[in-house]
Amino acid sequence: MTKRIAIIGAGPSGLAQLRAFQSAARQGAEIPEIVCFEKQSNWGGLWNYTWRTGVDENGDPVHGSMYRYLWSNGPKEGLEFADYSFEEHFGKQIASYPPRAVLFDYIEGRVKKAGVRDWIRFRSIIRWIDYDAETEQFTVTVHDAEKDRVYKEQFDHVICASGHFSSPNVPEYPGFAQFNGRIVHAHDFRDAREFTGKDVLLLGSSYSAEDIGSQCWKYGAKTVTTCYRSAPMGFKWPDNWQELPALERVDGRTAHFSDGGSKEVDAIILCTGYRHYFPFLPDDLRLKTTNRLASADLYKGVVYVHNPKMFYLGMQDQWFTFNMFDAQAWWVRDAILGRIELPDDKQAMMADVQERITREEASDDAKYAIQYQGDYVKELIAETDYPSFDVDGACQAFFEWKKHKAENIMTFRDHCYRSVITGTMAPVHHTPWKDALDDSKEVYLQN
Ligand code: FAD
Ligand code: NA0
Repeated sequence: MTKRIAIIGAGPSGLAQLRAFQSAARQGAEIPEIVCFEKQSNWGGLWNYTWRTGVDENGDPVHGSMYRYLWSNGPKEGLEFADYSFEEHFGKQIASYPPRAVLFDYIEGRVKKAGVRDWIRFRSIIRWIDYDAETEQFTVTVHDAEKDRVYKEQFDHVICASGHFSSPNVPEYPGFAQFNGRIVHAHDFRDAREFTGKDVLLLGSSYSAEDIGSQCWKYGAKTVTTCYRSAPMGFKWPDNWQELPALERVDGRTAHFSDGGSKEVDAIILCTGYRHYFPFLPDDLRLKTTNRLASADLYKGVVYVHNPKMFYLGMQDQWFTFNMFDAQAWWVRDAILGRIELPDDKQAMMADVQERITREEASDDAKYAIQYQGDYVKELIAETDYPSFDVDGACQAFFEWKKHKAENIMTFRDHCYRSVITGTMAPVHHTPWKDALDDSKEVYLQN
């Protein structure tokens, strides 16, 4: 009987998996029956923008964490698909930091070309998954929101690609309950214009704090204050932006910090990260990891060591994204097709996990981390037929990006880099990022 594979999620990771199987089929391989379950009504995962916050049209938590005016935070040259270049998609080379709508279009272009939409059941929410060791089958419980019907199906493998930047980590500080303004997590931030003319406080010192703060600054916030728990971001901020140590409490509208300083603020945005959250998985299948490069319990970063019939995609912290998801998806495909053999004992898989953890922990330098993940991508693609590409060249683009951010956090997106897929240099964008208030696809592509 043909094997059946369930993929959870049609974001970039799940779509990479569909493309991987379709590519094998096109080359004549016999592939299993693939069913991809997606809770939203369209593909693209986080890149499928929604105005909604809180619950979605079905009463489920909104998946989306992306906001209007989001531009890629890293150069597109670091994430380009090796089998589908930006030039193939747009018919020309484009600038290096595309806005969300442009990247969505690119992601969609490849899977439209592959013709895999029929493999996806939209508005289909995975509610629960069980594994029966005797039959070696997974029972997947699905809620078809369209027909409002819950049903079960059996699968030989489950590939979880449900993302891990959706369920927010929401701390509480003394005085929050009495604060006379808006307190919102980055997950629910949508339009920076809401904060025009306001004094905004952002908690956190990572990408969300940096970028949401930058958005608020770009769209006219009166002042931006960021505060850090461990270490400052340390960029050279504009005059109306200050970076302070940890928040201790708020009193009315006054925020008090650990250095004794205080600031009157209108709104607080919690840029305090996300949790790996799989409410549809029992203990024996559920990945429990922090946001790191060497995820816990994943052999080769994808095989769940406690049940190697279950795979996870994209669960790492991410320097590399789309091309890393591809590398993982091609590898998982080949493991399922029997082209790659998995160790038959758990000890060997755990040793692989431990080796990755030890190597990650050898340095906390960002350059080291970028190269570490680049080496991981290289390791996986060397074992499949995913088109080889200059991963070190992509690392170089990331190194340049770090340098440009250190030089000027408000102009780094005006730089351009060379594609490692086509060798073409990206053009300079027609408008500096800070002045480009209309970032629609049409306007962006007017290069
Ligand atoms: P997701 O994109 O999260 O997709 C997961 C999919 O699974 C979703 O479609 C969801 O609806 C579905 N799903 C979840 N649960 C269920 C369920 N129970 N049943 C059915 N379906 C389910 N990366 C970059 O490369 N560049 C960037 O500029 C960038 N910006 C980012 C900005 C923000 C604010 C965030 C949060 C992340 C950003 N990322 C960026 C990283 C992002 O993680 C990846 O680009 C990418 O979206 C990850 O793809 P994914 O498929 O693993 O997960
Ligand atoms: P992210 O910034 O949302 O990026 C996710 C931050 O939260 C850390 O600074 C952490 O501090 C802090 N924090 C956690 N709990 C806290 C608490 N109780 N009090 C105060 N601070 C707290 O999350 P993280 O995990 O990186 O940082 C959490 C992903 O979203 C990234 O991968 C990024 O690529 C993506 N993203 C991209 C963009 C763009 O592309 C924009 C936003 C996000 P500490 O002390 O633990 O260091 C434009």
